[in-house]
Formats: sequence, C-alpha cells, structure tokens
Amino acid sequence: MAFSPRSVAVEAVLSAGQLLRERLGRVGEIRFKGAVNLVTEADVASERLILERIRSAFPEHAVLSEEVGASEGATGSRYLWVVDPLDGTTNFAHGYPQFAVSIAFVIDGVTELGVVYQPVTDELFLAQRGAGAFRNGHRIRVSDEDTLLMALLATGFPYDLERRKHALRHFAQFTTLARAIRRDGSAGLDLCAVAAGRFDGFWEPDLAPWDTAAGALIVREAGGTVTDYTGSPLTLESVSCVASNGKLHQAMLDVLHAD
Ligand code: 2AM
Ligand code: CA
Repeated sequence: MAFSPRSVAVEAVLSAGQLLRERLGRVGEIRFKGAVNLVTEADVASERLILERIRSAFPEHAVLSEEVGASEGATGSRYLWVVDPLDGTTNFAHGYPQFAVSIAFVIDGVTELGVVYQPVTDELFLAQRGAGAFRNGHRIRVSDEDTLLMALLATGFPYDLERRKHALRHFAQFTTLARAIRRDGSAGLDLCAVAAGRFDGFWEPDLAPWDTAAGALIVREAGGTVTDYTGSPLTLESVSCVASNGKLHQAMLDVLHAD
C-alpha cells in the first residue's frame, strides 16, 4: 500500500487546519442546521479537502463525515473513516480560537487510529490502538486525581434548546461537587485535554460519532476510560459520553445517575 492510514490522516488534519487558520476571522456565509446549530463555508471546505485526501489514497474505504454523512458505494467496506472537519464550529464562527479537526480510522468497528489537531495552538494529538497517545510526538497520560472535589471537569451542552434544560441539572450537580467546570465548545479537544491530564473528566449528553471517535481512542491510549452515561464502553452508536482518568469514572457516573 502506497500510503499508511496514519500518514494520510496526519497530512489531512494539518492541511485542513491550515485552511481553518487562514479563514479564522473571515468566516463567510453561515447556514443553520437547527435553531442555533451552525455550518460555515469553512466546515464544508475543510471537509472537501479531507475527503479528497482519503478518497485518493483509499478509494475503496467508507467514510462517515459530519456535513456529507455516510459515503455511498462503500458501505460494504471493513474500513471506515470518521471525520469532523471542524469540531467547535460555533467557536470558529465567533472567532474564539478553540476548535479542531478530528479523524478516526476504524476497522471492523474498532477504532485503530485517532488524530485531533488544534490549528491555533498547533497541537496534534494522535493515538494508535495499543501504541499509546501522543501530543506533538510526546507521550501523554491522564491525571492521577481520585477526588471529585479536587477535579477540573469539562462538559458541553446539546444544540437542542429543550434538551439543554435537562443538561443543566447535571451541570448544577457537578458544580457543587467538583473544583471547577469548563465549557469550551469542542468535544474532541475536551477529550484530548482529559488524555493530556489537563481535565480530570468530561461529560456531554448529545454527541455524534465524528465528535468522539478519535478523541475516545486518544483518552483510552492515555490510560483513561470512555463510556456512555450507562457505563458501557463508548461505540460509534453512543450518543452520550463520559471520559475520565479512570479513577473518577464511577463517581462521575454516580452523579449522572443521581436523578
Ligand atoms: P460541532 O462543533 O462539530 O458541531 C459542543 O458542545 C461540542 O459538542 C462540539 O464538539 C459540537 O460539535 C458538539 N455538539 C453539540 N451538540 C451536539 C449535537 N446535538 N450533536 C452532535 N454534536 C454536538
Ligand atoms: Ca463539526
């Protein structure tokens, strides 16, 4: 094979990240997917660039990407690329420099490779299954914190305004039980921050596979735990997500189950 999935994924996130960096602050036309859910021209341009790279290297592989959905014609493939061309679109559209490009490579339903790139800080998070997690080539590990009261946690809210009301209950509970909560707007980067030990845990109720596939592998390879709200291991079908250093996982699930 001429290209490795790893080299294609890394090259694609770096190129897409450069495109996003250049467009930050001049966002162009914004469309709405829901009442508050945005898609910018940059989402679409980044996606086009990434899918071209993947398709020219691996034309027989299937692709699942946020703006175009599932690829046609490759549905029988064992190989699947899961792509978020811009994770943190709302931040990007407002000029808040916290967003990422996320690509996962999945074989027979198992994520083998995850790459998340933050173009503004030039941080590349990468994990291959069984081979550890890295930030710009340096090994990363989750934190050692085992006391919720000492923990820095992160979360995000759904686009659906009605479902936000429910999410607020969990937010209120964690606010009284943890040191502090951050809500930074990119689930992929929140997961990488757990992997790097910056955050001790993360929870979010409504996510899609492209938000979590790469980041979940990066957390696991950094020694952490990633499940849905029931405590089952996160899969591409999961909607809710809890990620932690492992030591805080049960305590976080207990809070989410308290209502
Ligand atoms: P996006 O920027 O790619 O749309 C913000 O809370 C984080 O969660 C972002 O990563 C955002 O992804 C994602 N997100 C928020 N609500 C979502 C929903 N209802 N479905 C899928 N992803 C969502
Ligand atoms: Ca996105």
